[in-house]
Amino acid sequence: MRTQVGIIGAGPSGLLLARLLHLQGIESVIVERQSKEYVLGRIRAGVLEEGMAALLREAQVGERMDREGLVHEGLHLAFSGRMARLDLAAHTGKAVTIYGQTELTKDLVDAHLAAGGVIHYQSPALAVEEYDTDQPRIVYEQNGQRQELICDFVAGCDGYHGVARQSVSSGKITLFEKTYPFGWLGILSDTPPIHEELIYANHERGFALCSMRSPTRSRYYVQCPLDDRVENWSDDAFWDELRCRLPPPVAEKLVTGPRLEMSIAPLRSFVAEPMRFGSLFLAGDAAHIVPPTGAKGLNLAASDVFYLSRALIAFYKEERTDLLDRYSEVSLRRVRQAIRFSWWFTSLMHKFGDDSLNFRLQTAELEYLTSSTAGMTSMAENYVGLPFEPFE
Ligand code: RFL
Ligand code: PHB
Repeated sequence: MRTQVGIIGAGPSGLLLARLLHLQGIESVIVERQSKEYVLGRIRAGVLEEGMAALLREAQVGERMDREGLVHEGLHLAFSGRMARLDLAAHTGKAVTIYGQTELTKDLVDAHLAAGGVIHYQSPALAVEEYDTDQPRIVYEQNGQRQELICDFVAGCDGYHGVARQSVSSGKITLFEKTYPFGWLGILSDTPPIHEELIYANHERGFALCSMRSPTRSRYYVQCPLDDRVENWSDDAFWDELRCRLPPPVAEKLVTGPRLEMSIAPLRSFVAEPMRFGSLFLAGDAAHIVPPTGAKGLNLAASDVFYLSRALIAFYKEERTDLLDRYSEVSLRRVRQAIRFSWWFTSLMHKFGDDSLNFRLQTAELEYLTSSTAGMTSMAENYVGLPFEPFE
């Protein structure tokens, strides 16, 4: 089989790229390891920057997000038994949209399939071959048969555990990684959110986050040990731990209910450099991971796709290769900014062992941050997302 752009992975990166290319008449084929039901059942991100929301509209999948998404102009930092509001709109003129990755993925899949797009589910890619020629191949498996997809370009949108990055010879790629000594235990429940905006809480017992998916569906997280397991947690134990970590007047308002989902995610900062190897381009989690504290992972996937789609469109429409040549450098500049912000925010909010000096220093920094216009502006600018670089 042959196509113009072979895409590995039907997560947000792969689907958004396929959609943007399709709208410009560029053909792609997506191979996805999992089933459609599995991909659409994953509970992940929830906060979209304005740049990402604009890109979804450009991909003509913004309608439901604009109707059902919750626009948040602020967030709250809870510490020392109190809450301070960070007014995103006042400091940046921008807001974020709360709209689940699960819904967004569904919108992308529906639109792509309705437009005749090709997605092969349950078809794991095994390797990318000949990526340093102009006829790279995706070798994949379908119904137990080995298949080959010959392409002009391959987009590795297959997440952290994917094969695209692993297909690159080790001398050509450099990996930078930092793991954190804790994870996030998350719960999803059909209960009204504790507050109309997100609350990020620093507490002596560890970090907690109150988020949401809709006015009737909540998403909460508590920091947990890396070796913790979901089986160790009853719903009641989760709600008790969350309550403990919030300022008492807020904790009182918590409405609890049975879990729809509970999972543990490890925290990691990771980046692969460069993001282009001949005809193979990495995008999204395949190239970089951030701890979820800054809500940047999905948004970075979107900024990679912004640059990559423009580069591929310039190639097919104008025979230009200059944007393809700049893709890695330009994407990585924004990625490093987000890695830095996510690392900083993670360090500020989480409990690191029994280091009580660290806890006091965190409190001092939170006091400074929330009383300084400069501090608040810097945090707000990063949280709403740094602008995309001009790329044309
Ligand atoms: P994905 O979503 O991992 O999709 C990759 C796809 O590739 C498939 N795949 C393969 N397909 C074929 N052959 C193979 N060999 C394959 N190997 C893998 C996989 O099955 C999958 O379908 O990567 P993508 O598209 O780059 O998207 C990235 C985002 O999913 C990720 O960055 C975010 O979810 C991160 N994240 C958050 N990001 C935000 O911007 N805001 C948030 O609020 C936010 N919250 C979160 C998060 C991630 C979390 N977890 C679980 C890590 C909260 C959590 C808890
Ligand atoms: C979420 O709603 O899942 C979420 C929100 C904010 C974050 C991370 C995750 O920083």
